Amino acid sequence: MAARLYVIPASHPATTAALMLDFKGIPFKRTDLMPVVSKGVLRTVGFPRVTVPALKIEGEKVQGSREIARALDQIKPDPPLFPADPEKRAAVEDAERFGDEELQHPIRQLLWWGFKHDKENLRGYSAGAKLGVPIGLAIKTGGPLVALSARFNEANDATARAALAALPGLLDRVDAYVADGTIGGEKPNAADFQIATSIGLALTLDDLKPLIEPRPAATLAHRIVPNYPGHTPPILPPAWLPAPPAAA
Ligand SMILES: N[C@@H](CCC(=O)N[C@@H](CS)C(=O)NCC(=O)O)C(=O)O
Repeated sequence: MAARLYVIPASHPATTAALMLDFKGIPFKRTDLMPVVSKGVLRTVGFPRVTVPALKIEGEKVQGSREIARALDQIKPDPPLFPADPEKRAAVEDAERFGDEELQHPIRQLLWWGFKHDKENLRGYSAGAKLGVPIGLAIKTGGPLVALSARFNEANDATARAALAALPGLLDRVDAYVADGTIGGEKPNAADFQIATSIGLALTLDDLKPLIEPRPAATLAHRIVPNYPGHTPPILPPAWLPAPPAAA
């Protein structure tokens, strides 16, 4: 089965897609793209939209982490990414939608806020990537790309503060999905892969660690996506950070 996955290094939904391909046992080649440049490349190779993950598989083009989950279940039903029971499937789809539409973006905004303030941090997130230029050069000359990406993602002080204010509520939702068994079960499903990567990426920010580590959400991320690449040392203004959860 010929498969090629287009990613931006350390992108959380792209990591979701890669993990799901691994889970299915589908071998794939990976094309690493630089942010912003990715948009032109994806259009050139014929994808309808400009975001990763984008997957070419069996002659088809599938774009978006949720679309990829469904395509993979069609192409190779075993092991399944969604439960067969309709009620359980609806719960997994709800959690997956939450992960995609509500959880992904605030984490992305905090990351880009961090890169905007110190682009040297990009280095760790690009570890092992084949970008076509040495990473040192990409970082040295990457100021305009970082500025553009931060702008595209609306990563500014106001949105970073809003993301931080929303974070405890978002983490409560993740913990609740773990508590009711929608995610965090013995066999991971599409929502596990969708949510764990956002938490894994968030855990690469030292500022966010104390908010996340005590929670079941962190246990999930460590299990599904250990060794998430990248590290952002403390960078956010401490006054913006919500209080860590009270000890149980
Ligand atoms: N919700 C979509 C989001 C895709 C998305 O926004 N991906 C980002 C990377 S995390 C992207 O491709 N950004 C384009 C860029 O940074 O130039 C999914 O899960 O597939």
